[in-house]
Amino acid sequence: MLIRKHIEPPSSEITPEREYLNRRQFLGMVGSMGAITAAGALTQAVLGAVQPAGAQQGEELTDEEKVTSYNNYYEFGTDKEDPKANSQRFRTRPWTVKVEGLCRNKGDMPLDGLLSPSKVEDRIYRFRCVEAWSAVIPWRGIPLADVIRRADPLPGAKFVEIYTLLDPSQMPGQRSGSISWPYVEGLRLDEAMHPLALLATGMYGKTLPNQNGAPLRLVVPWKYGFKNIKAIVRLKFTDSQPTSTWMRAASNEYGFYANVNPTVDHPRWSQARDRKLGDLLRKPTPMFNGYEAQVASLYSGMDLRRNF
Ligand SMILES: Nc1nc2c(c(=O)[nH]1)N[C@H]1C(S)=C(S)[C@@H](COP(=O)(O)O)O[C@H]1N2
Ligand SMILES: [Mo]
Repeated sequence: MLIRKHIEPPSSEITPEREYLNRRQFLGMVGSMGAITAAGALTQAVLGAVQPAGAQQGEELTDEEKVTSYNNYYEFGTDKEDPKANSQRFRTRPWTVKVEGLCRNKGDMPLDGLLSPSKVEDRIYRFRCVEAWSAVIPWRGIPLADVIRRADPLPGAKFVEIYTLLDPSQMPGQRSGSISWPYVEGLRLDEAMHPLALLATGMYGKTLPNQNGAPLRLVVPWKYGFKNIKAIVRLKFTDSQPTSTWMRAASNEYGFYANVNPTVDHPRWSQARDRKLGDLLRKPTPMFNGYEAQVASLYSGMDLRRNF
């Protein structure tokens, strides 16, 4: 069965970029990207297409049970078991995503309309939370770049700001002020256009569970988990760098970029190693979570210690 193939691959099958970045997609990207994206990202996409996306030996898919029952999703509580317990009746349909700001195609998009022009893809990515736990997860979704291209950003658009639903009636965590609501994240536009950036609608060959961010969540595998915003309802193109929820909560601990970097420690713990859910031991965390060959050019010339 086609879906099974994506559920239990050997570790050697962690999606190499050449598999998903096929020639047709690539040509489409070249055609529409030029106006708004740095040449660096394009070059890297070409280079990345000839080598695996940082696959490491001995990496197997994390148990689905673990990934769907050990979650960070403060809208549903701050303990790891809270999101699953408290999100089961969350309504993911009907769902509308507002596209706004510095773009030509603004509007309220029903989720199906937002997704349907794109081909749904399965991709296996490493996931690394800033808390030093990690997982290997088979996602299903569409490239964020597709949605951005269809929004048709204006030349002045430099960032995309991304918002989670605000609905305290459904999200009990939003009734208290542990962090500011709604949860907000953001990417530089060239990061958002990178072919690794995914808008996920599913995992493990199924629809996304509510606790993992249904019906639509971001997956940027070279960044810490908190960038991977859940239950997305709004994409806003801006000319200035968004302030994300975690920057607002603790700007000395969480920066805008949040690129996985084993050489820059969190003020309260080391980022050199991480423990895969289900494992006992910690292993070294690779630079950019293993996606260095694909994404490093996005940050060339930047001080990654300052821009953490
Ligand atoms: N809206 C929203 N998105 C969120 C969070 C959150 O609290 N609220 N937590 C983030 C953090 S810290 C992590 S590690 C991942 C966890 O994703 P998972 O539960 O699917 O593993 O979601 C991220 N996205
Ligand atoms: Mo996280």
